[in-house]
Amino acid sequence: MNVMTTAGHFQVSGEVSDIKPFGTGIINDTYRVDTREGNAYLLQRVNTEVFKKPEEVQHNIERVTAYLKEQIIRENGDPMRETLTLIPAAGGETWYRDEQDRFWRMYAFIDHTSACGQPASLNELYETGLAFGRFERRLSGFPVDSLHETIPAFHDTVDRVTQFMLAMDRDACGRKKTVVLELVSLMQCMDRADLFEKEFEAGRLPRRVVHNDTKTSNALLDTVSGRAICVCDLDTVMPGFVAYDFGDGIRTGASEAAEDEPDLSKVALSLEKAAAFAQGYLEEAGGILTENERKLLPDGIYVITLEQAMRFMTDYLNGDVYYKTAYPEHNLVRARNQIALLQEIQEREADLRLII
Ligand code: GN1
Ligand code: MG
Repeated sequence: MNVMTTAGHFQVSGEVSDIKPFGTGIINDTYRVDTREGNAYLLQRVNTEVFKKPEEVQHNIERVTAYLKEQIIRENGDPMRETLTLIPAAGGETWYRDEQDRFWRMYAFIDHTSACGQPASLNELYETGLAFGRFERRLSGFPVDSLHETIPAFHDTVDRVTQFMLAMDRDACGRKKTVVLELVSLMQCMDRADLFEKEFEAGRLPRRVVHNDTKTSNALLDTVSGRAICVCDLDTVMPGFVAYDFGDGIRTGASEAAEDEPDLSKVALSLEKAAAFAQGYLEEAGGILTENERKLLPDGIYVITLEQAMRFMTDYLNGDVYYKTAYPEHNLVRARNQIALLQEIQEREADLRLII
């Protein structure tokens, strides 16, 4: 089954004329689909090794986008541009399973938007902060416990530590001996790994509907005005902690290097970019946060970066079974990069607390 035929199983308007790989995701496969009549769509193959119950992912996205559209209309916004629109398959479901049991879905393409890459301007960071903050604010009335957990324990950092320790013990590919220094560095950063789970258990922190994958490339800005339009990649919208969304925006947007940059001398945290993201985020989401949530935002930058460093290292030790990799040491390069960023965050933490 080729991708062209797959596109034909969705209710596209017009005749498909072109399909090309699209985007930078490292879990799903994404294609841009164009029709002769000038309509554009995004076709995605959902990675069912990662999302074991993809129908549940779709149910979450159907409900969240419907809810967002109501909020957007109430705010006199454009419901076709300010959130994603799923395109149904021929049978009416929002997905299609092909004969090889691969799971597909389609969205309308939002024209004249692009995601902010690296290095980004302060205004792009500000707009990206607005986009993610607005997303959380608009979903603050959504019944949080009614969502499926699309990946169990996704941002349970304590569980991520356990998985990392297990990967070290198993040492499935004999790689441990080559990364001893990196493992030692990581072990020295673990002190705060359980901060958010502890605060939650003590009843001091709510779980809200959050995005859970707020890399800056998941916020779409208008290519002409530069204004925040929409948040994409809704696969992991689930109950979670706002500080992780906040932190992941800064981890990806305020680092001067991409997360897989091998030259560690380029890995630096820009306080200006962090402040610009924080300003946008707080302008939108500030009003829904409790005092303790707000106080813990800077810790979110540290803990989510620690979690990401552990996840890349875990995958490297396990033999690259989770993330897509472009070359054999890719996960190790990513892990080293995130360890360097973590050290940067640690050094600049007092300043980060001041500006947030
Ligand atoms: C994955 O596929 P993508 O790029 O949207 C991952 C995120 C990581 C990110 C790191 C479901 O996201 O959690 O932060 O890579 N998504 C999943 O680049 O694991
Ligand atoms: Mg994602």
